[in-house]
Amino acid sequence: MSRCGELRRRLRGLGFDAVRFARIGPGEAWPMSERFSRWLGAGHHADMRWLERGAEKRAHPGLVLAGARSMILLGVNYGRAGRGLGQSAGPVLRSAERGGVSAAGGAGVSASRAAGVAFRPESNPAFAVGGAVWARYALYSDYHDTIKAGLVAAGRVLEELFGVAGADYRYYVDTGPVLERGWAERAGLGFVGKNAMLISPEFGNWLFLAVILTRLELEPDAPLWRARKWRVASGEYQEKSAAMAAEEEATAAAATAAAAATATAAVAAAAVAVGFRFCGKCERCMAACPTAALIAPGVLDARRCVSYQTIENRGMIPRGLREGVGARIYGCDVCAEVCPWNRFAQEARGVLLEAREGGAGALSLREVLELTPGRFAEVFGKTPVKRVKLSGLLRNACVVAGNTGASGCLDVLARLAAHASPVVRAHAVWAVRRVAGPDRAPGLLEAARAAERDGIVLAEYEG
Ligand code: B12
Ligand code: SF4
Ligand code: SF4
Repeated sequence: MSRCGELRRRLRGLGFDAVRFARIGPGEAWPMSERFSRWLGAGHHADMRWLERGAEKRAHPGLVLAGARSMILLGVNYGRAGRGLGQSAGPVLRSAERGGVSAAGGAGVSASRAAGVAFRPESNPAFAVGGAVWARYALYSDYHDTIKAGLVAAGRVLEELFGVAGADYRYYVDTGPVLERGWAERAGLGFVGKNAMLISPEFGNWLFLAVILTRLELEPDAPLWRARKWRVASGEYQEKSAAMAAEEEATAAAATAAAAATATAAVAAAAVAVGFRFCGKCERCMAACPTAALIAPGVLDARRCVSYQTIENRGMIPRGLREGVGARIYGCDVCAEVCPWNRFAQEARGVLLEAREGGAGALSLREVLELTPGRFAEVFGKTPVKRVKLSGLLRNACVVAGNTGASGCLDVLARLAAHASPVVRAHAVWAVRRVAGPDRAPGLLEAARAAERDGIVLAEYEG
């Protein structure tokens, strides 16, 4: 077996489910970096300023590791069998918390209608099963930690097989200035879909990505669209026919022409030029996005994205987006869950992952709303949820309570209207007004309102 073959075998043995190699030309700029610059220029990164700061490095891997010649793209499957749209485990709203009504509406619907607030649970897939919904990855120990352990071991394999020193490679999971999805696509680990996700023909949308930059010259893998074999519905690989290859080319050309006619033409055309041929005519993800954050195929406006709003945003969730958050308390998987490529998803091996069945998914919404700093650290300290901090999670839980008509939580929501954090107070006021309606809300909020001095929170009493 070649040394590259042996490397692939050993890395798989460490728990990486997909292992592919990409070549970095000397001084090469990533061809899609133009698209990334436009994305930043349009402000689609919201307030994630760290993306701007690393922009130059993201375009030039040689600035991340001088003399880098190859990139090793690694995927860790976190698929779970039998989980469909909106079925992510989560703290199900118990009947008493809903005031004994269905989570899809009941008191929440009538109260918000009475308050004149548009409330359309049917527009939110998360309402289908009732209860709060956590992004799947929140149900594992923080993948940054567990995958990093695998990367450390992978470095040792490189040293052993190729005799390189620690300074000859650098690894990242998420945190490095590397466009992981773009490089993964180039290495044929999958393709970038209209939902902006790297989709694997082996694992669907459920792959974490990690990279190792190295000065080694590794034999590069071909991008999927250049591959001669094609995965068919049965899951088998078949040789691509000439007709299929021609159709792919035609689809790409048509998509490029269509994109050129849209307002975001420059961004979309550059994206379409390389792909979406694996999506074909499908646009399910774009249609399902609860906040219309996928503004063009493969172009995500983070400012509208529930994942950004519930994880990265430290401040107020814009009022116009709160309803779209639905019951999603942390992150959002909608555009990934609806993707038909998930029919190839497989149950995770779990070597570099650690499921936490007693964690987020075990808490009811009321228990989340009642979290203390100590309990938050205990439940979430080792999970990715710690990123939002307690105040961020309380803010999100208030929005979920408001959206799901959690009348059984009104007492704790009214208490949160006097919380130390103005962001929590503001969202608690919104939730109480939405759930209790104009007749009951003023009484529940009377004391908090009398003490309130913050203009942003006061605006929630008026809105
Ligand atoms: C910032 C960030 C976010 C932001 C912005 C997301 C975004 N679309 O850019 C927010 C907070 C919204 C977010 C949300 C999520 N994220 Co995130 N996020 C990142 C992070 C740290 C940087 C991404 C980035 O640079 N974005 C800028 C945009 C412009 O770049 P991009 O989407 O990567 O696209 C480039 C390439 O795809 C390239 N490209 C190359 N070929 C092609 C071909 C086509 C056709 C197209 C369109 C583009 C393209 O062009 C682009 C610009 O150069 C990465 C980790 C990393 N270092 O890459 C994780 C990452 C992308 N996130 C990940 C995940 C899992 C999520 C969520 C599912 C989490 C959740 N459940 O809530 C959602 C999914 C949202 C979505 N549909 O994208 C995974 C994705 C895994 C995968 N299989 O794709 C990553 C890779 C983390 C990881 N280590 O696994 N995320
Ligand atoms: S993560 Fe959710 S909000 Fe963000 S683009 Fe996907 S479906 Fe839309
Ligand atoms: S849902 Fe359809 S359009 Fe969206 S990424 Fe999947 S195949 Fe592509």
